[in-house]
Amino acid sequence: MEPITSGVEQVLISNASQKPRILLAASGSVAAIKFANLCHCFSEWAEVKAVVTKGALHFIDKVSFPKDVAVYTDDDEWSAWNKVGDSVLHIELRRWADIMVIAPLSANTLGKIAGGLCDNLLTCIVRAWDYDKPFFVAPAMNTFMWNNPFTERHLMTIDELGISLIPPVSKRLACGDYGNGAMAEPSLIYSTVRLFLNSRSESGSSTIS
Ligand code: PCO
Repeated sequence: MEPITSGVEQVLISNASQKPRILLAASGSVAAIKFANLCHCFSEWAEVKAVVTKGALHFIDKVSFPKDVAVYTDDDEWSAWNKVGDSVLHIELRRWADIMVIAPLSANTLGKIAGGLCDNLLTCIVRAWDYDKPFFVAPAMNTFMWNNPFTERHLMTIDELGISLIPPVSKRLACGDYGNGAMAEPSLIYSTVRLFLNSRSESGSSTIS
């Protein structure tokens, strides 16, 4: 996962390429095994920065990230700040990004976002997000969790915030169960976001292409 980043300076580099700036994030689901692949899908087309929760780190293959993608963890949030006046990483990242995508979105992080909780780098970015900017989530969880009534309540709440859902699919899950709750494939997540931005720029409502 080189460079596992460091510091807010990375965030402040100017957008010379005019590529869309995409903040990709992974939370603690086994589907985070596909997160490095998701970063590769986006990194040709966009400037990518990645945020991973402590739970997601457990599943992530640290050597398979694109070399130019900085990966931020909770430790970076704390180590970047020493005194009043220093940059605050979650604020710098929400300013930097044109678009945010959380894939996988775990049941726990979904619940935290719906409840407004912010106890790590990822949920602080979400809590500070500008909802005029596109925001996509691709949930991943066991079928029993997906079918739990809390999921529908939480999805309704995040829909009201303006967060777009890339729905999970039915397939073999990590525990051997078969059912709904598997994260959409990285290629589908990529094409959904790209099509959205293309259609938005064709209708003239955005400068991001
Ligand atoms: C626990 N949770 C899961 C997460 C959702 N599953 C998936 C897919 C993977 C394999 O293709 C694990 C990525 O099934 O997104 O399985 C279940 S007990």
